[in-house]
Amino acid sequence: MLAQIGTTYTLAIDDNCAEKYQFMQGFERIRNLKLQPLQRIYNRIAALDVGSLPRMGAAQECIGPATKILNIDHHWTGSHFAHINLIDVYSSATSEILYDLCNALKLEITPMMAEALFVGILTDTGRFRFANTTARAMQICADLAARGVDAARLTERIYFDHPFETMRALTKALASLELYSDGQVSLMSLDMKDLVDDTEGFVEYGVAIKGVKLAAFLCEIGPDLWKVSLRSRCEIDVSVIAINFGGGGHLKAAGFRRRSKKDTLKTALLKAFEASLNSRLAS
Ligand SMILES: [Mn+2]
Repeated sequence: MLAQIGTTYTLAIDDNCAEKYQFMQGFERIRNLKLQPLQRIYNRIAALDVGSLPRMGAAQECIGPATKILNIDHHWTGSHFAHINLIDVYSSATSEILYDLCNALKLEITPMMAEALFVGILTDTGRFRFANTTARAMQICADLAARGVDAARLTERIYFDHPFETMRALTKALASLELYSDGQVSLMSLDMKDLVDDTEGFVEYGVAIKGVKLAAFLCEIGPDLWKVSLRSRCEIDVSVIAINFGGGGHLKAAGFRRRSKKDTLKTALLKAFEASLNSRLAS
């Protein structure tokens, strides 16, 4: 979120900003609302990559009756909750919309901005592998590379420079892998005692198994509080499943949060997966 009051701008996120992004210019300007809440009302707020108002989390406390909200997003399940909604579901990443906005407003894309926009597309396309890796996404990245963005360096810093404990946590998650529905569904979990700062990408291991069509990664981020990532490798739209659990996302990648016992959550998820696999066969 970017919030403005008078001439003061605040960049904030309602979560931990993963340490692997710390090398990026401007990282230190991002305020983590979990550690440093903002107790003031802002005149203007731009919500970025936020599918719905509740997803703003603690940032909602900065909204007053006169606050004007701009919503820039690309989620399929995104709602038009703001005064101005700039939503393009065909954009690979919110960064793609920001890139177009810079050009439309004739704003100079500085090296720092180019790097940030590139990282937005790099990470949201899963390193140019997901279905949202369009020609347009690649053209934008080509332009950003031509402006001096070092793609190899950024990829290495983000994907191949993990703290040892992240790898140890990954082994715990991998050890929990289970297959269901004749090998079409994989479930993986990480309990809170093994939780690390960054579990992004763990779910990709579950969905990369031969024969798997639907995968879920259950990560316990608080006592009995689960952050669930869903992936699809078939025509089943996991954002529909996520919506039923109070979340949202994209066709092939979605998620939600839920307070529950692990076994109850697993049973509910397996039921939802099984139902979508069955209705797929029926149609
Ligand atoms: Mn996004």
